[in-house]
Amino acid sequence: MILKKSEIPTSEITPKQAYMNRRAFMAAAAATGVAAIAGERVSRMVRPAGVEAAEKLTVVNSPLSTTGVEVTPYEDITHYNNFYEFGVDKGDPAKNAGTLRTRPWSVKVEGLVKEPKTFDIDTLLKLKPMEERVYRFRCVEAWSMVIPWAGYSLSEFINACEPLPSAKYVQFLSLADSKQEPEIYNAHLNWPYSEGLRMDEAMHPLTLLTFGLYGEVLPNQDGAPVRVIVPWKYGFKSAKSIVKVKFVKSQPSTTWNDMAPQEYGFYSNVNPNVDHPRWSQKTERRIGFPIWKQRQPTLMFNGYGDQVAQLYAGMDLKKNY
Ligand SMILES: Nc1nc2c(c(=O)[nH]1)N[C@H]1C(S)=C(S)[C@@H](COP(=O)(O)O)O[C@H]1N2
Ligand SMILES: [Mo]
Repeated sequence: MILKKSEIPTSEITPKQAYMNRRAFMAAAAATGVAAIAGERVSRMVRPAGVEAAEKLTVVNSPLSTTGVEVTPYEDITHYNNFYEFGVDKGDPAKNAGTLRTRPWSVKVEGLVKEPKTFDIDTLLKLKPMEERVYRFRCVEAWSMVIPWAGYSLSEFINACEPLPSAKYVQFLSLADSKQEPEIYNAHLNWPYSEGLRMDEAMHPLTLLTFGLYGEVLPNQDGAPVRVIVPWKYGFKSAKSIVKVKFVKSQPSTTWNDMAPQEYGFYSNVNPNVDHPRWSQKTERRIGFPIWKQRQPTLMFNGYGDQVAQLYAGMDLKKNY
């Protein structure tokens, strides 16, 4: 059984854990200079007894981090997931993703590039300094979280891939291995999970190649060892556990768009003015907060409009949902 933080008896929080958390706080504060936020986070990093901390990452503060937002507890970020390769219920990935092996791991790059390449995950981890970026994260199902991700701009990786000028889109393909992901065929999706971005969206500085959260490597259920986060789009644009990146000329087919094109468009920018066919998009429920703090208005482009709206100038966002 997974205990909510509020349900953990204080006697189960050992002094050692308290000490380790205090240490993590000092290190994070020193590295990022954001003592106030880090202090907030530390109280949320306390794990139930017996739950080991994941490997730490060295992160630097990022000017692209969203400020003035309360971060979602670690427990919720790691126990309320969409990762259909590990089951369709929100609690399934935390239960089932232990079978994912994240080493050895490599990402193949192919398509319209100078030459095909393969990046080992440990090379990718060191390609650029790891930044902590707090981003709002919103699912099309009308729930949301605020997550301190760790990574660097996807553009840094794309530059290392040396795409040709003819590349107009980039496609991300996730691992599809029924041995490591035994639940995969219980969800009737086209595997491997595929997502795509237009090249200018992929090159936008907010788009994050993501390796961690809360200053630690990604837990398997959150898409270890590497995923993408596109903060102004719905969560499903953020492919997890990526094994292949393909540069292509035309719009790639994507898993959710193939499955239900009337519900999941290719662009999928967060848009409170376009209702999902089955529900309103006007508000969202922020997971992990007291009930009176949960209901929030949904913001256009998830609140990142100042930075990204110009990417869609002249496009009809009702048609290109
Ligand atoms: N490979 C893969 N990537 C995926 C998904 C998935 O099922 N498989 N679900 C998507 C959806 S719908 C969402 S909302 C986010 C959820 O990310 P989180 O569980 O880390 O919050 O991952 C996205 N990426
Ligand atoms: Mo989602």
